[in-house]
Amino acid sequence: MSLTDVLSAADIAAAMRECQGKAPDSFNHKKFFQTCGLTKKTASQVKDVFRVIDNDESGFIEQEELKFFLQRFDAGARVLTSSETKDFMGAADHDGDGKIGVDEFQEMVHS
Ligand SMILES: [Ca+2]
Repeated sequence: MSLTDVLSAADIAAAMRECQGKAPDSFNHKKFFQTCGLTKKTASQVKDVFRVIDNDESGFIEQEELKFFLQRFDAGARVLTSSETKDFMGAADHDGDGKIGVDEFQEMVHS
């Protein structure tokens, strides 16, 4: 399973371009999900993408994995800053356990 099984390479490239050369702390996950086409995908496809980001297959996206979120889309991308990671986590982590579950991820993408 790779991200391009769900998302088009052109849409991923467009989303990466939007983040490139931007100031640190400017990452906007909502815009990213829109531009890469994820918001238009089904719940099941969004869950496939979750599994790619959940690098250690723990069933959760932990803070450490979220930091490398952009690199799952493009190996040359930057890591997210600690404040970006925190905001991103806060937007998804409804039960406050400090990690993102698959349903929380899907809700965030489609909200
Ligand atoms: Ca994990």
